[in-house]
Amino acid sequence: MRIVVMNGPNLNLLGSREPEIYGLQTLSDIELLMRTRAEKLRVELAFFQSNHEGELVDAIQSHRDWDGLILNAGALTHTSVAIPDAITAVGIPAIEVHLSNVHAREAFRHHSYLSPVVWGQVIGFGFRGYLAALDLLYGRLTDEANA
Ligand code: CA2
Repeated sequence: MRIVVMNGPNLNLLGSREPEIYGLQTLSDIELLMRTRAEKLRVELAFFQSNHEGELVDAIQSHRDWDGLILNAGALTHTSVAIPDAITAVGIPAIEVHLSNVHAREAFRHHSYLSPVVWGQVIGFGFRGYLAALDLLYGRLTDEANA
């Protein structure tokens, strides 16, 4: 089973600023935690981060034959039509993750263009949301009843 984890704009800065909103963990810390969990589940993981919408679209397309996608699109969540179009086009099950509780923040963060095309959202649990998303996708992909 192969699951790709993608992160959008500015998430490469995690751990350096605004820890009260996004936590103390860097993206590398999150990657290590996920790799440790994935080894136990015998899941192959790939990680990708970009500050550019088109690069994220390219990455989604190039993982079209993977089994699942975990995506924190950052601010592009609230603006992008191309990213949900790419998710629909490849047809792989995706989970949208947000570190912060976007619904407790500014109104412009309350709307997600991804929400109609993803399997579900994990919002507001910090780095733990990525681990939860991995477990949720693993459960779906190993449980025929829920596939
Ligand atoms: O809560 C999330 O995970 C977000 O996707 C993070 C985005 C934000 O635009 C979304 O509304 C919610 C922003 C990521 C910025 O990350 C930073 C990390 C450290 C320092 C500054 C920004």
